Amino acid sequence: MAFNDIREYCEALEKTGDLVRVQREVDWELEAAAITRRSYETLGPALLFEKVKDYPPGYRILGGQQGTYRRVAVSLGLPPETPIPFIFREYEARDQKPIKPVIVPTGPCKQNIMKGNDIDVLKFPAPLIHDGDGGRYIGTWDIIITKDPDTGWTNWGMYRFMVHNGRILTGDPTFTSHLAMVFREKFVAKKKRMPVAIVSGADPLCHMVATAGYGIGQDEADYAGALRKAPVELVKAETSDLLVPAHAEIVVEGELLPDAIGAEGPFGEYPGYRTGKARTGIVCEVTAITYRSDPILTMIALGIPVDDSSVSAAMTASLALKRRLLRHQIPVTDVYAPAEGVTHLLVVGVTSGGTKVAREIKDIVTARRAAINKIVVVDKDVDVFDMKQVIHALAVKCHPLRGIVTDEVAAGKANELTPCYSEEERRHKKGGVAIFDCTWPPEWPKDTLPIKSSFNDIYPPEIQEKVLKNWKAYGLK
Ligand SMILES: Cc1cc2nc3c(=O)[nH]c(=O)nc-3n(C[C@H](O)[C@H](O)[C@H](O)COP(=O)(O)O)c2cc1C
Ligand SMILES: [Mn+2]
Repeated sequence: MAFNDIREYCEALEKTGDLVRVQREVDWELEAAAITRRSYETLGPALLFEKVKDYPPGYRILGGQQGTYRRVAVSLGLPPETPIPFIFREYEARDQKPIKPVIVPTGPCKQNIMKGNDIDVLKFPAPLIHDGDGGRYIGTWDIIITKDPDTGWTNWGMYRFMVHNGRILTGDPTFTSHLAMVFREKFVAKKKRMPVAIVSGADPLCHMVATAGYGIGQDEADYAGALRKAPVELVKAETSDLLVPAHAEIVVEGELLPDAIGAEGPFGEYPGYRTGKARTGIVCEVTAITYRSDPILTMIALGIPVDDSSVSAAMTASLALKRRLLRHQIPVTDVYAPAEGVTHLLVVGVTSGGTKVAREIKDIVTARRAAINKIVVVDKDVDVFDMKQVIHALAVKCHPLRGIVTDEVAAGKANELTPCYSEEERRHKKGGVAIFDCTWPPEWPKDTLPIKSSFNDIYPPEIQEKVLKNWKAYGLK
């Protein structure tokens, strides 16, 4: 069952004990984000701040809406206690069946319309998220909608947007993002303004697909439909021909300027550190704002894992890399980029390993961008989702000399936000990758392979059966 809007989702989270409404007044300046951050770090609930300082009652901030696997499960309509591998399987299965959105004449996002001289994004409680951030952010857990004017391809990406004043925002979509690509080629090159919509508070799965790396020409809206198992309803924007989620809470419409740059950030980034200073960002001039009455601004207090960013990136990156490895005929059993590894660490399970396969995996994973800089390869007897098993394999099966392969990543491909890189490396996007091969060398004769001393491996089947059958009779649970 799909949620029609974020309000229904909040009610569902409240029922499962995964959301708390905060009625006491909180400050948009650091306090709302600090509470949300502490809630992630204490495995607490999502937070709906119902009274924000300086703002009318009803102007709300929602923090951490998908910041745990429990909440992600609820957003998919699954029981909150659904185990992680099952959530991944469900996501993978639904993602195979894209569903086109439907266009509706109007929707709740049109309840209020701000145009002309009335435009002011600071009518909404844009939070200051971290001490030291470059400014208040209207877009953190958002959806940025843009369109390729030639092909009609509509892209949804999650990119942050900072407030300069009520009408001017700056953003930092990375060079390889779909927004930056289309903006560069189809607008900056022709000195044209690019229409954009910054969406807050759509169906939670719409936000999830905006974080995922789908291909060029693929409309993320179709995949939001896939995850919802029902089409997303879209409505035309007021000042452009972009289509926006009809049930969204706040839609900031604007234009990206082809001939301007503006300071953006710094910001506490997704690897869990603030690295660097203000950057030169793209500039957005706001052309209209449409919003629901009593609007909810969606926010992530980004930081150390686990939070909404690391959970969703774990799912989307694991699935994308699994598909890519299988396309290259790597004998993959499963792939897991644990949220705690903030897409810097990847675990790959294979049916047959060895150095050659490990090197191939490294080349395939780092072919385009190389945020992942540590890859652990394990044999099929290790459950990639179980870090206890992965650490055991790393400890005893990875040869300290032959099992670790390191390589440089060419300039331009490494992640400029990875904290261990020097300022110089980050500037040139230079870095490295290490692979930890925890598989038995294929050239080792089968009868010399060490035997795992586990219940399943080192006891004959008849003993296992007997023990399992009599488990309760032994007085055990
Ligand atoms: C909370 C959050 C904030 C993000 N902010 C940015 C950003 O400011 N710039 C950027 O390039 N990518 C950002 N990303 C990553 C993109 O959302 C991700 O790469 C996505 O695939 C982009 O969409 P695209 O593939 O259509 O370009 C962010 C991701 C999350 C989860
Ligand atoms: Mn895209």
